[in-house]
Amino acid sequence: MVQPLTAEVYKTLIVGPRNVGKSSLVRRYLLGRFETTYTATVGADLSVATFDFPEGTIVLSVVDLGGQQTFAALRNRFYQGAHHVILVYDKTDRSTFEDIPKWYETLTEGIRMPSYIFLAGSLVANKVDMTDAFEVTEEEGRQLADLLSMKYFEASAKTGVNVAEIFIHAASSCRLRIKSNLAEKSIV
Ligand SMILES: Nc1nc2c(ncn2[C@@H]2O[C@H](COP(=O)(O)OP(=O)(O)OP(=O)(O)O)[C@@H](O)[C@H]2O)c(=O)[nH]1
Ligand SMILES: [Mg+2]
Repeated sequence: MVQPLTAEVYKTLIVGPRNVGKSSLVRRYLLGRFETTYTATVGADLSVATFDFPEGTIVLSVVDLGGQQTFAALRNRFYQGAHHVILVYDKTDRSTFEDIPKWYETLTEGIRMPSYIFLAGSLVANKVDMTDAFEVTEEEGRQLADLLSMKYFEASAKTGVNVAEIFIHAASSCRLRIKSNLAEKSIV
């Protein structure tokens, strides 16, 4: 007998100030490579990652949004319906860390989730390979992640450290949050 083809499909956004390494993290994860030259993302880049978990396949649509101020209105159009957010700052540029609460606020306004689903996300301190240039400590990053109820990662698109973990967490937390929210709802 032919098995029906089923996959759960979720949407994650990767957002944060310009030049922090969002596209580089996606490129590292999906293509396994790193580019030193900076090419700003104009608007949004869309890609897809698939995960084969023992419970079934998850398809994660990854929306990589350009961080430049000029794209603010355009970004907003991609927020709605997201299940997960990867918020990125640059550990070697303090201003990008200080901007994160503002990004978070804009996101929560823009993502109009159904009432039974709440937003899952992670906070990523990128460029941890540049050990001589850190402007934000791990403790500060963890504190902010706790405050926003997000999981904290220290990563490098250059070396690849923790990059797979970010995307695997995105896929698995989408599933877990949605399953547990639906279960809670059915009990009521
Ligand atoms: N050393 C180091 N450089 C990085 C890392 N990640 C990104 N970069 C560099 O940082 C610059 C910006 O990277 P992008 O991935 O284009 O940044 P972005 O956040 O997508 O920028 P926008 O699209 O403008 O929002 C590039 O020159 C990258 O090579 C990293 O982990 N380590
Ligand atoms: Mg980009």
